[in-house]
This record gives sequence, structure tokens and C-alpha cells, in this order.
Amino acid sequence: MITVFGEGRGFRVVWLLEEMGLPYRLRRVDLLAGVEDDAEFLAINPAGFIPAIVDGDVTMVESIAIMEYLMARYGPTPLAPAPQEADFPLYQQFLHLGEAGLAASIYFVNSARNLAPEPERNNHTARHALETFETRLGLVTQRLARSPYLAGERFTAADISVTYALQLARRAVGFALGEAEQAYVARATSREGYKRAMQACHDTRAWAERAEALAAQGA
Ligand SMILES: N[C@@H](CCC(=O)N[C@@H](CS)C(=O)NCC(=O)O)C(=O)O
Repeated sequence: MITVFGEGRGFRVVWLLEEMGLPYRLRRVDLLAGVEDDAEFLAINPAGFIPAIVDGDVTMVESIAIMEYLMARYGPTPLAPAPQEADFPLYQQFLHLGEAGLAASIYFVNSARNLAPEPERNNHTARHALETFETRLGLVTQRLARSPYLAGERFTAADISVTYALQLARRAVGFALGEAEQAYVARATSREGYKRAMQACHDTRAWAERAEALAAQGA
């Protein structure tokens, strides 16, 4: 049985597991309360960040690497185009851009805007991180003008990676997505696998509801 430690980017892993129909257990990790006293989790990831997985004698961190591991070990799956398929290069590109270009950048914008002391909020690094997010998002927008999903005609794990990043941007910093990105997120999140993942991930669901309520107040 695969155990997923923590939501956050762990939502990507849960979504993938739901799409693949693999059994798993979700173990809550409360980052807000702090993980100092969570000895079981620290034994899995001494660096203290989420997500992590345990699968038999395999322990891993990094959401994209975990997804690649699961698809390689328990595939083949249509979520991962094979290297000889035409969709493969852009699949690889957007699978990684979803974390390295998008989520990692907006994560630090959130940290600056919502967690830093007031005088440190508007700083060079936070502005640079936002610009990085926006330039990478431009590649997503360009691609969506040509195909419904990032690798091509079919939904893949690259869409799980990028959809999570776009939701993070919207929920954490109120980033206004364009029409094409909004339609894309609606398309990806109408999947049954996404809905099951949202049912399983209580913290993510509560976070999404809070963000929607805040957005409605601002509207
Ligand atoms: N690149 C990593 C990012 C992991 C990450 O930063 N996770 C956040 C929550 S989603 C976290 O644990 N932050 C607390 C920390 O880094 O100590 C991944 O994709 O898994």
C-alpha cells in the first residue's frame, strides 16, 4: 500500500493515484502546526517538507519525481506518453515547468505577500519570482491556443502538474488567470479523478473553499 504524506503539492500525487486507480493511504502532515513533534514524518523526510511517499521499501520526496516513479513502476498509463510518441517532448517540458517554473515561483510570492513582516513584503525577490511565474505562464497560454491539453489532445500528468500550479497561484495570491487558463483548469478539474482526489484531500478542499469565499468577498 502506498502512503502519501501531506497534501500541498501532495495533491498532485493523490490526483495521479486516483487517475491510475491505485490504492493508497493519505497521512496528514500539519505544516501550520509544525512538524517538529511529528517523529514518524521526520523519519520519512528529515528535511520536513511535503509531499513524501512510502511504497514498500521505497521512500521519495518531490511531487514530480514521485509522479514519474508511480507511472513508470505501475504503468504504462495514458497519463505518460511514451518517448517515441509525438506528445512526449512537450509532455516532459510542461510536467517539469509546472513545478520548476510555476509552482516554485508562486510559492515564494505567497510567502512574501502573506507570511513576511509588512516591510519585507514588496521586495526584489518577490517581484522577480512573480515575473518568473508570468513568463512561464506565457508558454502555457501559447500552448493552450493550439491544443486542449499541454502535451496535445489528451490529458496527461503534465496537466496535473500545471493545473495544481495555476490553482496555487489563484488560491494563494489571488492571481487572475486569463480566459484560456480558466477554461483549461475547468476542463482538467471536471475529471472524476480530480473530484475523487478533492474528496480525499480535506485540507486542500478547505483551502479551496476559503479561497473561493475570499474571492467572492473581493468581487
Ligand atoms: N518541489 C517540491 C516542493 C515541496 C514544497 O515546497 N512543499 C511545501 C508545501 S506544498 C512545503 O512542504 N513547505 C514547507 C517547507 O519547505 O519546509 C515538490 O514539488 O514536492
